[in-house]
Amino acid sequence: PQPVYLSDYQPPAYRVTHTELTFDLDPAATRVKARLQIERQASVDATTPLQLDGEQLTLHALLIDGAPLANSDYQVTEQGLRIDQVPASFTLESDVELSPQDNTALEGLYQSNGMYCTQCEAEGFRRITFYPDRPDVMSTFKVTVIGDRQREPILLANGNPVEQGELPNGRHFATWEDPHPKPCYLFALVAGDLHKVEDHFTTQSGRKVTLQIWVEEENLQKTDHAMGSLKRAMAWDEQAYGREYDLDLFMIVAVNDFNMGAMENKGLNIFNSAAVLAHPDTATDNAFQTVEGIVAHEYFHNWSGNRVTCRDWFQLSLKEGFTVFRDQCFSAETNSAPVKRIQDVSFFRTAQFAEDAGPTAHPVRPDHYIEITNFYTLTIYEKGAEIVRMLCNLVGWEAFRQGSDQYFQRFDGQAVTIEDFVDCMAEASGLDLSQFMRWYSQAGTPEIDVHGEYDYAHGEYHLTLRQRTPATPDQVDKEPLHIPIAMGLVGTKSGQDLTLTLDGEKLGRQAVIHLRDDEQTFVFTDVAEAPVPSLLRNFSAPVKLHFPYSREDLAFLLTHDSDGFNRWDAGQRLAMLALDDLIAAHRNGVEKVMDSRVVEAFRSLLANAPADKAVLAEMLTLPSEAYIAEQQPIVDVDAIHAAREFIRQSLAMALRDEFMATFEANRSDDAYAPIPEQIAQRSLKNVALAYLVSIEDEQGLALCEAQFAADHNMTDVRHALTLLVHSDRDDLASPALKSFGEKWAHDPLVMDQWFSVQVSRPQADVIDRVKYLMAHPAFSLKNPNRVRALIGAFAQNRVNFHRLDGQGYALLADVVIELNRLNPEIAARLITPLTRWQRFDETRQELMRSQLERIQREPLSSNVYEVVEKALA
Ligand code: B3K
Ligand code: ZN
Repeated sequence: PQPVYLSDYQPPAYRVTHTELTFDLDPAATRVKARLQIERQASVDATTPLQLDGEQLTLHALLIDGAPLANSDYQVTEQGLRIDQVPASFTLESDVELSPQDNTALEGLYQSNGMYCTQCEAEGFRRITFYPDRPDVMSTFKVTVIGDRQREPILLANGNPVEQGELPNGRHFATWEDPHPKPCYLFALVAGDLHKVEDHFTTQSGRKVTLQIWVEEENLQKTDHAMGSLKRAMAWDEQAYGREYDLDLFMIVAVNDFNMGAMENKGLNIFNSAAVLAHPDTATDNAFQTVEGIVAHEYFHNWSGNRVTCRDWFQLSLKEGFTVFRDQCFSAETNSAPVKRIQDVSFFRTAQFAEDAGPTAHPVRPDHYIEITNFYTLTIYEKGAEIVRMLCNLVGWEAFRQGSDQYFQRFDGQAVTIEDFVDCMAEASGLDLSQFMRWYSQAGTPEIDVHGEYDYAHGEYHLTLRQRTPATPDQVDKEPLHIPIAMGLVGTKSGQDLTLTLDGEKLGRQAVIHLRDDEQTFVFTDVAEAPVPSLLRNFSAPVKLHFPYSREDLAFLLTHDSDGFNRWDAGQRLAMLALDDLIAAHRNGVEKVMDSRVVEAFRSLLANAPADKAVLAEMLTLPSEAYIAEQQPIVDVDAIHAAREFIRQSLAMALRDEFMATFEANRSDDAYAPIPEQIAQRSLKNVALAYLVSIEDEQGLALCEAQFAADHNMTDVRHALTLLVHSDRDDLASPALKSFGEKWAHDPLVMDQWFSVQVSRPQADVIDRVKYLMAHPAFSLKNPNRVRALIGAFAQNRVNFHRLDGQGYALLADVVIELNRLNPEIAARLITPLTRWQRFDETRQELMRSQLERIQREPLSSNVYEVVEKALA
């Protein structure tokens, strides 16, 4: 497989102004008739051939302006169709055949539980018909779907319904028209035995929009939350960005087999059922929040993605980074803002930092790829969102909103680039963002070493910052970035933020300093008392910041920092220092000793609890094993696990009564609602319970069993189940697992939780359990949710996946090899943990590499090929 380069971009030679499609659905032989109005671009030579993409299609007929083409007039290859001579403007008709039932890759038109659905982003449309499958070709669409009246009573496509009727032989049809020109990756079709929930939203200009959520009948009770989320998102986009919905109908469909979370097809969003269905009995608080976030994300794409789209796939972060930033802000406003930020950053620093430090590291705007599907990454999405967040903070909300208005107005109906977006922000703010643009082209996580010194004699604080970005594949030399660092100086006497004076200018109690050079020193004057610096407040830039804080400094910031995010981060840093000692002790076979400063910090948190219980729950949560691993030069999975368990149990023993009191104070029998106050209370209660169970406290275990048995809501039930299953008390875990499995055997999304809970436990029997569960009737390798729940969750199980006998790696490789044939997109994603082999000891490196090499010897899809090549390069 050959890479595609950004520098090779050429505008399309031919554009499609209008597209008419007729689908005659059949599981094994669907016929697709296309009628395309095509025009040659004025600047293009008349001898330029027409090239259309097309894969796995059987061509039955091809006509230009009504006249059939002879076989010698065109060539069909594995990649597409080429016609050497075409008029400047013409109608191309084609008739192709394809087999949805055999489509296990879940790209293009496929079947899920008997229903037909599509996934076209990025390059799935070429598996539906011959077409210029690239985002800068935008066309209006008219689509007719013909199906069986019994099996497919509901026939959906983008836009507005214009006609429907009966046909002979028990068939019927529906015709849809989408007036907004769109790239073909936004095309969608759904047909099946679906049931709807309907609601309405009136836009700010008074347009009444019908909202429909289409699901299988048994899921009708699980749509309320998605519908509420959709209405909140629609209102938010009007109020925050002045963006109104632009059709009379907005539809969401839930599909069981789906590679990603959801897809923003114009007017017809298709969702993984896991990202839309939610009911208190079956979904956790977390799942409720995920549904809200994804519903909003896809809705927001209607402007940031659909009305204004990407010129080419290198610009993917143009729509994804911006839209993630938008959904993060929405969720922050509807839930607890500090907790949302803490959770996002915590995930980012664990997973994106790891990606940025590994062999698949790439810039937010990559300059080449083999398989674009491999680039739907944390870097494109989450780092892209961090860049947009920095932009917003740099220019200020008002200019950002002006720039955004300008962007939507100027480029409406166009396919554009990241420069177009940033230019609007530069214009609106008058700022020079040229250095800032490097964030898009430079891969790797910048590291900043900070040195601070208080000069008593002059009342000055000197802050010296040095930045460097480590080399990444294909990018050895790095330029300095423009890094905005939000900060304060917290007076050690007053415990307050001191007023900041820099270069004679009073900046207030919090300021943003701009690091642009390799090294810069900032001198703050009129600093009346010795401060502790609070740096990178609210994670103002996606960097690793090193400052030699003492444990006393961190304990001080933990209670005094005015920035909620940094208070949490001080706690994490404090725990990390203690963990480092314990990891070293474990490695050296020395007795582990608990750092009393951590105990006292936690004690004071529990005694003087912050008002936001969700924040407290986060503060009481130790860094994950994955995050701790990220901080180590060489990952020692066993030492990390042992150290974290030690600290957890030491805290539980020292603060047993406090945790018990916290648990008791936060129990509630109120009817479940996924609202912030309740979520906060549940999370705090459940954190306390986890500590109690970690030391097998008899009363704690009894409370845990009771919480499971009470069956009040899935958040509490699943948490209790997890604690029991992850404890050594199999006598309690086995009956709980059994009853849960029997009760929910009919609900695949709940069974996914049942799978995940079991394979993430630390006990050594897990590998056998994974193998056993792979044969369970509720499991299927063909369903991405099942694969993620069982195999994906197992690969996150640090101690068991990284077993020294290599069985964990071999199991993953077996699955990747099989999935490579069935679903290359999912197969390629699943390899990720193996690609991180450089981070481990030599024995594990060897074992991981040998599994990668075993995969490499297979005939590979381009997806898996690209990842394995990079991992072994
Ligand atoms: N835009 C889709 C991505 C689907 C790509 C799958 N290969 C989901 C989203 O970001 O909203
Ligand atoms: Zn998106």
